[in-house]
Amino acid sequence: MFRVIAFIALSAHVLAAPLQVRVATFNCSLNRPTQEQLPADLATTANVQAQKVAEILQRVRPDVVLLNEFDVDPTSNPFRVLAMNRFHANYLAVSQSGLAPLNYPYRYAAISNTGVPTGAASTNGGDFDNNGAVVSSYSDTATTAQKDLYGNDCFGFGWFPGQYSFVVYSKYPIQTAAIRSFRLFKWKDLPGHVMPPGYYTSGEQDIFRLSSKNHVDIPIEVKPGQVFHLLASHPTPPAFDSSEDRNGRRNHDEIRLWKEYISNAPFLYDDDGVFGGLSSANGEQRFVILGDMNADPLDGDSFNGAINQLRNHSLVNAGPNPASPGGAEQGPLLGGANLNDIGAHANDTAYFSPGTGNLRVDHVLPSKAGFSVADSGVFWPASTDPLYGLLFLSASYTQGNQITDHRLVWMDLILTPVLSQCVRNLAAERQGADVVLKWGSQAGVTYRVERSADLVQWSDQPAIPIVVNGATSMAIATDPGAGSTTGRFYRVVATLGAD
Ligand SMILES: [Ca+2]
Ligand SMILES: [Ca+2]
Ligand SMILES: [Ca+2]
Ligand SMILES: [Ca+2]
Repeated sequence: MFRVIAFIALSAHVLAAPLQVRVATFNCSLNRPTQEQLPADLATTANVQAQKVAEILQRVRPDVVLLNEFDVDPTSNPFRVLAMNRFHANYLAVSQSGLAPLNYPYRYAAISNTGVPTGAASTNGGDFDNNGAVVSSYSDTATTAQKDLYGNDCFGFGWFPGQYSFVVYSKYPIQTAAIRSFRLFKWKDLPGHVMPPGYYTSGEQDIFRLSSKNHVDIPIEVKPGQVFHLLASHPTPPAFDSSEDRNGRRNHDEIRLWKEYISNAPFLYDDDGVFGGLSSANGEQRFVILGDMNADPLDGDSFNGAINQLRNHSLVNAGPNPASPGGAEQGPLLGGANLNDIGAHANDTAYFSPGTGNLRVDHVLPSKAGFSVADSGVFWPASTDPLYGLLFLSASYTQGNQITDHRLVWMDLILTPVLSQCVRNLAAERQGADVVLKWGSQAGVTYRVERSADLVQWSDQPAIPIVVNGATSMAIATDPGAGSTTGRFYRVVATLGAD
């Protein structure tokens, strides 16, 4: 008798240099009051805020980065990608303070629900803030308050379509055809949603989109066959509402959308009308949920611990706690709500008012499958650090003078094989004098077969030759002359390397 088991080698077994990616999220506040302003600001190399955002990125040097609060004009190309490409050409690809430029050949600009009027008539329900009017436009001379009333009645808050959207820059190819977005998914279609009771009319519920910006699965191919799903979003802040807590509840369910997505919930439908989430065998997929989630695991005014829907999910690795010296320093200095915070100040990612306190709201949450975490951090220098000034527009180091109220969070992820993807339908049989093992293989993975007589001592010597057919994704290993052997066990060891 012989038996076959599949076995995954983790980092300790990796022979080649580990395949490692640095993934980051940064709410960089590159948003403006009008649709034309951000592309105009980025048309030169002289915008101080953009320079400092770029310098932070050139210091951290992520391989893949999500930038939240980056205006995206939805109308059409070239306008849709104009600001994104100008930020790349005039800031990222330009040396800041003598640092090496960055080059991201692959980019994605998200269409957003922000600032998009519903088109609903008053009688049909489109008064999302219940102020008694559906505000679907404003004049050139409108006040901030009037623009806010417009924003409140849009599918997501914004003064114009695409304000506060997001972009992704990647050194690795984006599998564009496989991108899935959930901008149109309706809140009412989330079973067990926590929509505020009695707040929205039935007509409003019929049109209300769950995502305040967008929820996008962006597959990124680090090497042929080795993909991870970047799950990017920016759930609405739980603030700017009343006792009904409509924004806190929406934030909760926007985060829940990802919980359901990685659980492959059948009721989800994407913007192309395709149902289901991230399909997987054995619940294994390689993904990174990231973004300004506007939810702190322990503090702030989240509805029902919103982010813990993900942090406590069995498929998510919430073990790493990215930290910074600046966060540790500034919480106690700012005082206010910080003094009552439960979470460690060092894990904060946003510098808010004393009333709100500094919060840990920006997250990078990798899957347990397919990754091991090498390192992580928050870019928030202490005030004694020469880099502290990068956080401010000028030498005035005040809260109102920040380039953004959020901090960049990064994580170094070593890719490990996903068992259900790289060893499929493993089988063995006697063929004449030999034992032949077959399995469905995956590009980018290196295999070897080991033998054992007792499941304790394993050896790959003498080597068992393996033939991998890339066209059919089949691997065949032959143990010559083993056909008459009894009491022999085999295991397949899969490794991922950088080359
Ligand atoms: Ca209403
Ligand atoms: Ca209204
Ligand atoms: Ca609230
Ligand atoms: Ca805090």
